[in-house]
Amino acid sequence: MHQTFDAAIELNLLHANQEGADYNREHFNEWGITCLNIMSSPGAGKTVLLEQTLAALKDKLNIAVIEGDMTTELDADRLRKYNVPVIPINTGRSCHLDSKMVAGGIHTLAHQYNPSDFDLVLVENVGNLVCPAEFEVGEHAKVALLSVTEGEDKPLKYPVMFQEADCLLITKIDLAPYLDIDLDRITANVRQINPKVKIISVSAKTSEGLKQWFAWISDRVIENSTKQIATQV
Ligand SMILES: Nc1nc2c(ncn2[C@@H]2O[C@H](COP(=O)(O)OP(=O)(O)OP(=O)(O)O)[C@@H](O)[C@H]2O)c(=O)[nH]1
Ligand SMILES: [Mg+2]
Repeated sequence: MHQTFDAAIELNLLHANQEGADYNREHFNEWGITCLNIMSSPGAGKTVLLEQTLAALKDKLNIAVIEGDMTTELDADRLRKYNVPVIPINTGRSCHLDSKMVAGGIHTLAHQYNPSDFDLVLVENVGNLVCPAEFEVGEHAKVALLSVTEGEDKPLKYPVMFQEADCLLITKIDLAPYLDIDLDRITANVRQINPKVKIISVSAKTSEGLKQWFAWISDRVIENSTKQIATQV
């Protein structure tokens, strides 16, 4: 009985979140913005990747960041150095961003800037390999990071994030030679969970793979704006 009741509550929660995510996406579409939801375990390298991404792309695309963390603005402060709008969201005790929190971030962005001026909103989710994948925030694509230090088995043990991802970045590959890890095994495990996901191996330290990542982002922005224009005609 309790179990049925709990399942019903969870379903309602996810349903309400999904409605909010659809609403956020409608706004992004109206403004011609592509939104990417960046997710991983704590410390897999999301903020370093965003730092590199802003440095490389901020003169080509108008970018804003929604920065989710349980507490502090430490990551937001790191990204503000790139002179792009960074909207911090502290989730308190929650281990993920939800669509309502991101709606608040969008509201702040739209209040302070002309939202139609932006091409890309990057959302850095709270570091967690499970919950963020369950809660859409209105993104057009999900990006998951898995660092080589986490182990080959993680896609099999925490499958939801890997099932949901459109792009999987295997990060910190500069560290692979120092670890007892098989990069091909990571890829095989990811493919077992999600055969179609785009996989890019990167190192923020040596810059290996970053050009491929920047190209993937640019392709998503072009593809999405073409779709948005087509639906407006
Ligand atoms: N060697 C190496 N270290 C990296 C790389 N990318 C990130 N790191 C290091 O990993 C640590 C965590 O990086 P962050 O970018 O803060 O990770 P994060 O995913 O944003 O962490 P949370 O926001 O707390 O979940 C830092 O000490 C980074 O310098 C990489 O490609 N190579
Ligand atoms: Mg971070």
